[in-house]
Amino acid sequence: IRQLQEDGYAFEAVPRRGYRLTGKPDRFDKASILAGLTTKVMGRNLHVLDEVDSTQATAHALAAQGAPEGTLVLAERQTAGRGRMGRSWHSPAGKGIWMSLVLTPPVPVRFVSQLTLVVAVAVCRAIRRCVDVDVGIKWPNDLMVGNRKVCGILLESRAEDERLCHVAAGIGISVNLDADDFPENLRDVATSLKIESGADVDRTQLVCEVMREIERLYGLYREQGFAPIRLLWEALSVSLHRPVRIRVRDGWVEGVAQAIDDDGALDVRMTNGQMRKFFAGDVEFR
Ligand code: BT5
Repeated sequence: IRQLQEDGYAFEAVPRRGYRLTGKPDRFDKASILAGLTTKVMGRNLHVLDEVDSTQATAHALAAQGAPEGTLVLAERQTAGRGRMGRSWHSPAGKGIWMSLVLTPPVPVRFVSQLTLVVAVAVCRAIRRCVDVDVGIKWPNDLMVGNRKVCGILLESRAEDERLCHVAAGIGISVNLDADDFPENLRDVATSLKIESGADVDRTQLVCEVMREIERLYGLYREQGFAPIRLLWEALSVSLHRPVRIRVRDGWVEGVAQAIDDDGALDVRMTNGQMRKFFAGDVEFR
């Protein structure tokens, strides 16, 4: 029974008769996802895995072997899901969307920070369309409901000299996790779409919607550059005009976030009145 419970089956004890099955695991089905996609490219070359160390590693390996743009690696469970700067991403079975998308944008490596914002806007819009939650973007790569994180985005690029070979866009959405699916240390900082909306969310529908939004906004970005994305980003941002604390190499600095610039960097007015730009770092609300 315990093994089946770990696999996502639910049971109810029945006096004198043992156990009754009350719930089956929610599993991705490749054919259903392909049937739900409305895209031309994104997600069309689809790999659905039961368990993997990190979908990022798989996506990089596939891209290195020549997998086309839009290749999507989706896993029920990750044993070594990763965040930025060596942090880990909690990825239990059957409850989340843990996926990596291969992109091959014809831009120099330094534009990858803009691409992070393209993906963040797309995922945020997709979630808002599928689920009744007030989700917003915390610069650069977190999607938040209130002060809790519901989704993280990780773009990793592989380049030769200044030429970008490919990008693995990692997207982790905590969809149907209950409070006790999070380890103790994440309960105050993380949440799920189910916890926030009070209902189970259709993961397949959300994957398809994310692919649709990424295809649209990535197309817009390639045709018109970052300007339209920046407007959409600002509309969904929860980081602007708020006091922030930013982790830098030698400690913390404080200020008020004013805008993002054309490179996707955050303009912050520091407490001494000076403006500073941040390209990477950890923003915290004060
Ligand atoms: C991120 O890193 O937010 C990027 C996370 C990307 C995860 C996806 S899943 C598919 C793909 N394959 C991978 O191996 N990774 C990508 P960072 O900004 O460093 O944030 C990490 C922090 O988020 C952790 O230290 C926790 O505080 C929090 N966190 C971890 N797991 C979480 C979860 N399931 N839901 C919400 N927050 C979580």
